[in-house]
Amino acid sequence: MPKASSSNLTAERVNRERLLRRIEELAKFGATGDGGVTRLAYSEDDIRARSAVADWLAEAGVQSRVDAAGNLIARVAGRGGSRRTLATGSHLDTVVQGGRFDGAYGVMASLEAVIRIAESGTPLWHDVSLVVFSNEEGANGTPGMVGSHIVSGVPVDVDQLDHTGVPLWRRLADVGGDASALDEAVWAHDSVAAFVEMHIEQGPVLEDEAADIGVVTSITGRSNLVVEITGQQQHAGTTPMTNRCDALVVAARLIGEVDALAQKGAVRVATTGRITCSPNVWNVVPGSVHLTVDLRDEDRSRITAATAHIRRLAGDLSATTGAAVDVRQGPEVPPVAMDAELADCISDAAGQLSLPSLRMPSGAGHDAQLVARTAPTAMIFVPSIGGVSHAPQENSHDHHLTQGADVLLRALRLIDERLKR
Ligand code: HGY
Ligand code: MN
Ligand code: MN
Repeated sequence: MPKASSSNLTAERVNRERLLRRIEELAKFGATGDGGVTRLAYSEDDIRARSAVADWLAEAGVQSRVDAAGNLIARVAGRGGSRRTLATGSHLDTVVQGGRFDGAYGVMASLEAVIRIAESGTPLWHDVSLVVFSNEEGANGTPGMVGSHIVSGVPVDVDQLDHTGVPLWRRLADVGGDASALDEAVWAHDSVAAFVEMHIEQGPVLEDEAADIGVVTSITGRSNLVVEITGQQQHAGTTPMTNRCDALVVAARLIGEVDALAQKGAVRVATTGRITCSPNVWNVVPGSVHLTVDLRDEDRSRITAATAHIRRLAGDLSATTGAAVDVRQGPEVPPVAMDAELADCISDAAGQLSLPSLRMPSGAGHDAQLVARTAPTAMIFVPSIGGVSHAPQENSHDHHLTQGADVLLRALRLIDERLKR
């Protein structure tokens, strides 16, 4: 690979063929056959995908390690001897029946940028690290963003059991982590000069605005509620309608009210994404229902108000139906602003590459919103076709994927120069 002299760094690009080829290779781990991927955190497919990334790094002469939080981390030395590093990365795990690009694209673009820097012969002034965060999506009912919570010093309950009855500390061990040494994974204050996460937008804005690059201004706040409804299991044929306490009917009323809350604008979005009904049999009046509510907004006070409204509603439903309606606070992550100076570097990088860019908030949650607690943080988006994500149809155009990686590579160099000290 020719050495990139500082004069022709403006011509520096990622290896586009290698990037696109590796995105497709990565998608084989957990492929669902319909173009999508189910690669749950800590699963065999997740482990194989992480191993592939480690192998690709090793091919480029870059060694990697797994920290106590289960994050895969690689580092390429800079020329300045700085104790601070630039970091870039995302996650490899997906939701159930997810897509090939959520998280994975960011990891592959970051991998490609770090390898290009390593093979260019023109190292950054800072060291540059690739970070593959563990369990961003919250597999099997675990809280999401586990790896980024831990590096940013936010406690995680490793003794909690997931939906399969396995404690989180066991899952961390499965990927090489060590729940007894989590403090070793916490990033020391000021050890990371900047973190940049590359991600598909997962929404329609860039496509609607004909912009190739999104420069993220903020990341949404998010609160998950867990609702348990207990009614009375009874025979579907012999129990009069006046004698019922049907848990699923109570759930239906709650779900309708949660949707109405967002429809009337009390909170940006509200979603009942998970519901289980017991005994879930055609001729039995449901005795109990478990469901989750996902609330999001850029304004934390609106999430708080919506949560209070749902708790009041639960009380009213309980009083009028006789069912027990228990609302428990699940994982929550506050909204966060991205670093303005880093955002300017990203806009400059897009401009130098003659790519139209747009400043925009993120409606999805990301590891970056935890990392922002411990280091200046920024995000770059590329368009999602039709705005579809968290579905097998998730897709992005090749030129957007490769252009985005070029912007990341250029932005890392601009940030490196801007933050030298
Ligand atoms: O839910 C989210 O926004 C992210 O995909 N974990
Ligand atoms: Mn996701
Ligand atoms: Mn993601």
